[in-house]
Amino acid sequence: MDTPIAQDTIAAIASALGPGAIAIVRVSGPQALPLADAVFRGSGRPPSQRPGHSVCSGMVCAAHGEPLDEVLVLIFRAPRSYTCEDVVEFHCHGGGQSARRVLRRALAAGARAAEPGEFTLRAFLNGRLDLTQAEAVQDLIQARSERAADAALQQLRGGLRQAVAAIHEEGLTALTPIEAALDFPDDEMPTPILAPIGPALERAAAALGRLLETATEGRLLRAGVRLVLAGPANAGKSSLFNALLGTERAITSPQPGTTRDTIEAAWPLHGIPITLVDTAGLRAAACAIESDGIGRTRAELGQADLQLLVLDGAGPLDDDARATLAAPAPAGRLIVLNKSDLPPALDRAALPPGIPVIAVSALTGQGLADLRHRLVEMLDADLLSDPAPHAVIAERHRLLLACAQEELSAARTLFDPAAESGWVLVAGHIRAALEALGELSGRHYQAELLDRIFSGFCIGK
Ligand SMILES: Nc1nc2c(ncn2[C@@H]2O[C@H](COP(=O)(O)OP(=O)(O)OP(=O)(O)O)[C@@H](O)[C@H]2O)c(=O)[nH]1
Ligand SMILES: [Mg+2]
Repeated sequence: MDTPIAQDTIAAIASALGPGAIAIVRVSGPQALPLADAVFRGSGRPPSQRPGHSVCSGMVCAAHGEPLDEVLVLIFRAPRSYTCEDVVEFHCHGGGQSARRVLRRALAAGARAAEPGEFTLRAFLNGRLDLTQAEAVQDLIQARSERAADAALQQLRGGLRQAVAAIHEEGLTALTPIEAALDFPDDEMPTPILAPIGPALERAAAALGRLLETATEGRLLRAGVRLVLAGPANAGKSSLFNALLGTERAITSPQPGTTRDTIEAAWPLHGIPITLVDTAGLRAAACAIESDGIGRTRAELGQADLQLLVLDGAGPLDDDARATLAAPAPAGRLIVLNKSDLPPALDRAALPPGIPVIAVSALTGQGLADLRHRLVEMLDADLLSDPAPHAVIAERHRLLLACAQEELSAARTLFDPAAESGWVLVAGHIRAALEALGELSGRHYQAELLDRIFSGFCIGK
């Protein structure tokens, strides 16, 4: 992907291919309107003579006039479009074939096939979106829960952009008087001019802290959590899996060794996208297939963020249960004593200390609400409250904000209005913080960074 942007006209199918009512072919660039005139036949004025934000209907035709699809054409004129360029969207019949024909026609008429994310890249390069907003487009498309979608939308609407711009402003407020003082080293700087520096650095640090606090939430909302149910055979893992999902997804039976393959399902909990994984019971395998299944359980545990270690609370702590407790496991672990509808027989004192224990019945649903609550608590206590939708930072943002925080903290420590000798260092730290913020918002960028961000996008976005 070349930057700065080439002045060519790009085209791509912007909707998912497959059955659906409508498919969209999007064209953006200086030749978008003449191209629409060349490929489209409708009544009234040609697209290039119509105003922005207008719609017309007609046919996309091949060069020799044969109709390819009946379409609606949406016209957007620069700069009032997604990319800030002239944009034409052909709304074709869904299902893929029509859109492919219209795209081929647009390419034959002179457009270039767009690269992944190239429309959004243009929106960024043309200044309509900053980098955090461009990233939010992808977050929104990939959102796996309501809460993730809310956070992405807030980011797209400028939630992070504004917060970062405000910190940048505070940095400049602190830097400007110091730079003035450095430019005129012989002049004694009057105290009122230096007075805003300390408070501006304090405010910037506090605002940085608030953004950094959203890092865990950001990670949970974007990446989701792998929650693996594992434990001895017949403890009721599959029953619990079904009870949590509210559907009979996995086979359960009184026979130990029922589950062989791992089974996973999406289970949004408190707006956090969770992948719930049911696994084969851990015991001395009765056959090669079961042994294969147990190998898969171990592999799952290696990738898990959290483990629900399911034990039969109505039975004694047998060797399989002891082996499960001793096996390698993720840091986040919760022991679930299942079958609490039956008289308890498991000696809780024999369980290893430090792992929270909760009694449930997958059969009656007893304790399940408590289990959900404990899980959310384990994921992040802050997520328990249901705050207004807000943008949350991603790992790229966290690294840059942490760098800015470190630089500003060094500037605060070193800043002494009476000791002019340290001001060069203070200014250097503030500038480094501003640079990190500039990289975050895309004020400064390198082509590789843009490639890394936009190559993960879909084509047509
Ligand atoms: N009374 C009672 N029985 C349960 C409960 N949960 C599961 N069971 C029974 O325990 C047996 C085993 O349940 P599964 O859910 O298949 O157990 P599992 O841990 O998935 O077993 P494997 O896949 O073989 O490792 C079945 O007969 C279930 O009906 C419960 O909470 N109470
Ligand atoms: Mg099972």
